Amino acid sequence: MKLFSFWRSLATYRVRIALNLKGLKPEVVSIDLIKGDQRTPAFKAVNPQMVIPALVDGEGPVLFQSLAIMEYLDEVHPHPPLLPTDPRARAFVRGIAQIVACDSHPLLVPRIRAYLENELKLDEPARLKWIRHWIAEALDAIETHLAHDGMTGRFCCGEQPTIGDICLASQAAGAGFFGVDLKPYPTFARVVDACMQIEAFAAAHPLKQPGAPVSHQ
Ligand SMILES: N[C@@H](CCC(=O)N[C@@H](CS)C(=O)NCC(=O)O)C(=O)O
Repeated sequence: MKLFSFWRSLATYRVRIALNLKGLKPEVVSIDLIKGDQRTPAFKAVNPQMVIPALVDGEGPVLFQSLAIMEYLDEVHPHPPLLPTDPRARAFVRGIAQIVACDSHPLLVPRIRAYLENELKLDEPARLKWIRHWIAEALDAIETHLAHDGMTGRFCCGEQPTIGDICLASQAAGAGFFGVDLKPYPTFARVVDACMQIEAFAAAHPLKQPGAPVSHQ
């Protein structure tokens, strides 16, 4: 197994957590997003979308998109499970995961930030305002679901970490990078704290990866 990764990639963080929970240790290939390695022809041949994560497992075609990769890992390596069995609980977990991975995180990725800067000529304060706005919008919705839907226990859905919690951990890391205060989101913060007590989550954190600075804004 080979994981194309970069220390600060939030989408790759999600896959790193899933791999750790499953006890899988792929070879890691660094794609430096700051230098633009993702746009080289060599990496485009791996993942035509020119984004990470990408996971190569054996002979098969490359696996792409963090949510799809995590569900693949869960199907091929079912223990411990990353989704509950109850259909409504599965829908809840997938819904939480999608708020993060489909609606919030895509608005902050490097190519979007570069477009805001280079095409729309937004200065840094305006770009930061954009990023914080979309992180906070997602956090508002997530907090409401976690606090009021009756699904949340120690983790976002019950007592075992799932793909939903993995996505919450990535949302928290993004909030940390961009200085979003988590005080208005106490249930979210509590669930993320519970996640970070698990080594599989803590060891996968962006700031624990090779190449990461000691702290990062
Ligand atoms: N929806 C994708 C997001 C993939 C993505 O945008 N990854 C970022 C890093 S977190 C990336 O590689 N960006 C490269 C760029 O924007 O140029 C997933 O969840 O896998």
